[in-house]
Amino acid sequence: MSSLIPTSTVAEHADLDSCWIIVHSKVYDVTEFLDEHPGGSKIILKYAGKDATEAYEPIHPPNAILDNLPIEKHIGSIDPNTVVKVVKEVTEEDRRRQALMDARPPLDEILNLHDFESVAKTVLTPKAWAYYSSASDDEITIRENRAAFQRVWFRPRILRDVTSVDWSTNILGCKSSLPVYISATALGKLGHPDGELNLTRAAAKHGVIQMIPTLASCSFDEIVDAAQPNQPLFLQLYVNKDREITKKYVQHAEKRGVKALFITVDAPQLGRREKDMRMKFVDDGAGAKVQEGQKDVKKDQGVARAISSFIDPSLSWKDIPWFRSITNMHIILKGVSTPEDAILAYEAGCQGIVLSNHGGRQLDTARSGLENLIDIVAALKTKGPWPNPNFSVFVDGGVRRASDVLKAIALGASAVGIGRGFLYAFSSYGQEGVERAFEILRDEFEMNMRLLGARNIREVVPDMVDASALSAHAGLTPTDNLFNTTYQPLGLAQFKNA
Ligand code: PPY
Repeated sequence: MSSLIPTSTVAEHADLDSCWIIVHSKVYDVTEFLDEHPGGSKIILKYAGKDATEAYEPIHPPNAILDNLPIEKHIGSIDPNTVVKVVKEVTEEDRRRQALMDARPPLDEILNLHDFESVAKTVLTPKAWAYYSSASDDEITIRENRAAFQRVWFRPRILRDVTSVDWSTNILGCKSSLPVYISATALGKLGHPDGELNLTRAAAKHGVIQMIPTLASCSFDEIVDAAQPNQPLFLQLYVNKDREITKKYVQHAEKRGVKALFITVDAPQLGRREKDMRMKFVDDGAGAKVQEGQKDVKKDQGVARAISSFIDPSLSWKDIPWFRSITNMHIILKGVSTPEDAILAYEAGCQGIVLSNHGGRQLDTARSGLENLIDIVAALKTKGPWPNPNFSVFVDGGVRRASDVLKAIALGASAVGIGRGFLYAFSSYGQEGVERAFEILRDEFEMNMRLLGARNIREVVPDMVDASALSAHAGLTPTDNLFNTTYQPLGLAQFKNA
């Protein structure tokens, strides 16, 4: 059909048997796609016969329709003369949130990464905050991730002429201005209209490495296109049940210059994040590109669970040689917790591991990456040279301060990942927020390294920390402002009509 289509014709296709929608003035027949939509069919049916642009736009990569819907289902363009302009109603909630955005603290009054978190908590939509901040079950591990850093104490050295200090490093062969990389966090457009591009642009300006999430709101290519030539990028990978999709995705990433593949291994099933689940996933399927083929979506279980069923729980050690056969990128396993698995990863020929509990979002009461670092480094030392130039150990989870990073490095980490810290920075202030976060970390590194007596990252050694209390899970820990003022208590089941 090449002539313009009146809205009245679209309106005739408004049910399961024939479902057309309008996106950006184009008409699509999505009837056969309903069951495949990662966010479930219900949300599409809500817009059956109508314009879905507003719901679609913020959470789908720009080429999502082109990539997923066969060309014969692209019906044509809407006749503009038949479109009745609907002025979007500004709700009380929109007004309230805008007032809060207008009243944000000026960026130069943001002094640490915790500040971003408290601003984000206030300005984000309840759904975005629930998805980003939630952790699994009783949220013990998310708190432990912070607490663990507070059980490690410094043993600073003095009189070392610390006029110049240098905290830059090399991560998997890539130069980095900080011993920190941006860890993958999904669905950036829930927090800011530019989503992950805020990170890409800020990282380019400050020489920091970004790990692109499989479940980014922006498409992979959009992110790579926004990067500067030769800007180092890593890729986080959720492995699809359809390995051909994964193979295509990985090989495409390598072609586009991605340096390392971080395969997530701690999420064969998604943790129960009750804050997110209580939000009910009723509306706008948060789309990302590599989830084709997903069916039977549970729509009442929060944002994350609604889009996770493409992830393959059968992933096993047997798959590592297959990954090696399809790519020459560095292969890093993200989500290792024990010396046993660290050794298996080493013996399987991986180039590194991330000691991570997925920001406390997977197995609750799992130990912190920092605590696991001690046993894992000890085990790896029995297997080869240390530090091992061919095998890197990274840590993430609860990192908010340069002092946290230095503790992990002293205990053997090559570098450290920060996810939520940067996510909250762009959710509250866009790209400028991320740049401010880098500046804050830079200032903290300068001060902490001088006070610690380390002039460069190689001089941050095990003797500079006392980790004797790290494994003591009971006992006093210092009060944590973030813990006390920003983390929310878990909600409770609601009575009907309450
Ligand atoms: C997470 O939410 O922890 C993620 O890693 C991203 C994600 C989002 C939705 C489904 C599965 C994983």
